[in-house]
Amino acid sequence: MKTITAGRVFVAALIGLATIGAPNFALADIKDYEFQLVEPTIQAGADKVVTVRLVNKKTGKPVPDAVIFASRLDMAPDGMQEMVTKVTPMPGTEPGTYRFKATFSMAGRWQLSLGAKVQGETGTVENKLVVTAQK
Ligand SMILES: [Cu+2]
Repeated sequence: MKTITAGRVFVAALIGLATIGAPNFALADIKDYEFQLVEPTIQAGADKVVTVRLVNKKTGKPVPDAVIFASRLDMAPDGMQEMVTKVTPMPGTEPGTYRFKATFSMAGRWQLSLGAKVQGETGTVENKLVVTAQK
């Protein structure tokens, strides 16, 4: 009987923790944010536009007004990290999406590395996304 009681107390404590923890979801952590590719593939060639979405994984909502401070596009996934192409930020078409113009001179996998600051959050979002360029 003692064991069962202890077990119940433990479960009650867990429920209590879960309840207390719930409001904290509003206070997002920088790790809750993530860049996602809108389209995983792109046509190889000059001046192609890659669109990414920044989302809060906990709410599923897009995150507008992030400050992108670092971006790099190279062919590291195909063993060509020295094959780097220039990335030019473009105006987004909808809140929470970020667009970049780049020349994909070769078909294959390109890695887009992004660093960003989110309004009201400390730390940085850093993601590496793989875009496949097709002929
Ligand atoms: Cu290459």
